[in-house]
Amino acid sequence: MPKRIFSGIQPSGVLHLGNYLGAIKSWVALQEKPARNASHSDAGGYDPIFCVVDLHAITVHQKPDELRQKTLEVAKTYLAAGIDPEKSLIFVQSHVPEHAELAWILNTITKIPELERMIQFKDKSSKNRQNINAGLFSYPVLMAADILLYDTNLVPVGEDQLQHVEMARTLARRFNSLFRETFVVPEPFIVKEGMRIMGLDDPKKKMSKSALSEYNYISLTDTPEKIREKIKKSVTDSGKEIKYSADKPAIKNLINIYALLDNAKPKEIVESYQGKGYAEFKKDLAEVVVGFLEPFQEKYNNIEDREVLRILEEGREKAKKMAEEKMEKIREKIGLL
Ligand code: ATP
Ligand code: LTN
Repeated sequence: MPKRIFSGIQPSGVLHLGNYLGAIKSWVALQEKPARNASHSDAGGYDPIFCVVDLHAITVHQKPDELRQKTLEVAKTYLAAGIDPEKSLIFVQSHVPEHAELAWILNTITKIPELERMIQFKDKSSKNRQNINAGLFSYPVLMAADILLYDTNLVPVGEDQLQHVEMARTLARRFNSLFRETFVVPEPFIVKEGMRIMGLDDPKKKMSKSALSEYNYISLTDTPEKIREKIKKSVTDSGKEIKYSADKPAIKNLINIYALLDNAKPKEIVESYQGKGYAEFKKDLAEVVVGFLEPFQEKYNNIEDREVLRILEEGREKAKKMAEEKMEKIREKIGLL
């Protein structure tokens, strides 16, 4: 049996290098790698599904026209980054209403204290005091529904999503013990160096689309001039050396970005900058980022909206069929007539 992979990104802002290095890059690698060569081995290969999770995005207010536009942009980003619709299924969450239906059912077996412990909820509600809505609170339950609906084995995400994947595992086990074996218990899949790309303006906080300052992140659509400026302005640690250590979080973060984009090891980068200073390192890093983003942007700009819509429509049909079959079994298990 192939291993099912499921992941998603919210169309809630411009995607940044953290989203790419923490999530999308590993999606592309998993899509290309036959499972027998991967660390989570399975002779049957991988069967990936990548979703644009618009119902999650609306837990924070979105302007309708912008949401439509961003949904299309996120799907286009998947394609330009190398997700191949011949190998992976791409679709929009709200196109398959079973996600919301399963989320409702899972809500009835989720305990309020479990949701109160969620770091993302605490973080988002402190940033958004005027709109702490019930959707934001039960956000992890909808995410569990996304994952469990497709019998997912592996969930490739950044480190910040581990707690949510754990919630999905808890709900799968709980449902299985209440209503007999129904769901696969999924596992997270994390890339070590990319798991947490930090803000360029503050290496203690993760790079985030909802950051207040644009100097926090490098957007995948930033121009070469903007990228050079942002990297030049990024905060550095005290000292001058290019060192990879926990007590130099800013430079460690920049080395991680360099290493991941250059397919090198942090150690190799450190060695090649022996005796050189931050300025030279940053200058080179900016060129590595520009060198990566230029071809990405060219691809992105050449994909027509019409083509994206066609791919999403195909994805909708395939996902809907899987979701309908699974939902039939779930309704039966819990006794819906
Ligand atoms: P927001 O800041 O609005 O919460 P976000 O930038 O965290 O958004 P998400 O849509 O929540 O983006 O995340 C999409 C994927 O990117 C998830 O798998 C998440 O773990 C990953 N990701 C997001 N930010 C980072 C980061 N700084 N480093 C590594 N991975 C990240
Ligand atoms: N909660 C995730 C996005 C997300 C997701 C998912 C990721 C929604 N559903 C299913 C993996 C699997 C986030 O905020 N990054």
